[in-house]
Amino acid sequence: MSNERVRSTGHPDQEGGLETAFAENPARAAAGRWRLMAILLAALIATVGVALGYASAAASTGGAGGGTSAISTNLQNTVVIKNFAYGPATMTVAPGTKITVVNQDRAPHTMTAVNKSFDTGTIAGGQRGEMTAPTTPGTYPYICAMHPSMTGTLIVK
Ligand SMILES: [Cu+2]
Repeated sequence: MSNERVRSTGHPDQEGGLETAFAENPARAAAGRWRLMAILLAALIATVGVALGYASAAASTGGAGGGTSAISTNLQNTVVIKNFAYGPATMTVAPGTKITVVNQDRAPHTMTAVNKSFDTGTIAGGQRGEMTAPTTPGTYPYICAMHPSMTGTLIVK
């Protein structure tokens, strides 16, 4: 008990009162301490859990190439639309390749071949679409049907 008193330097009155209460009922004092330890332990586990969560999230982002911009070049057969631009602007795929188009803008976009040989249709902001590359080798310029100033080229060979 004397150890407890020495250790608690912060609020002598409060701690003293608590200590007195504990002294009057040792069983309740022990129960109270266990409950306190359980709460502290739970808080610690929660904190560690959150920290680990952040760590793994950071790790997975890093694994994908360390940034949103890198994702577009790391994922195969994927075109990422961001800031009203296609990335990569020119992509080469095998005939008939299935291509995923990710729209990271808020605005809706399409990926529409100028010669209409492929078209994702409207992809809402934050959504993704799919389209299949033509089976005939060639160079296919494409645009966004809603924003024709957005251009890209799909090369099939
Ligand atoms: Cu668009």
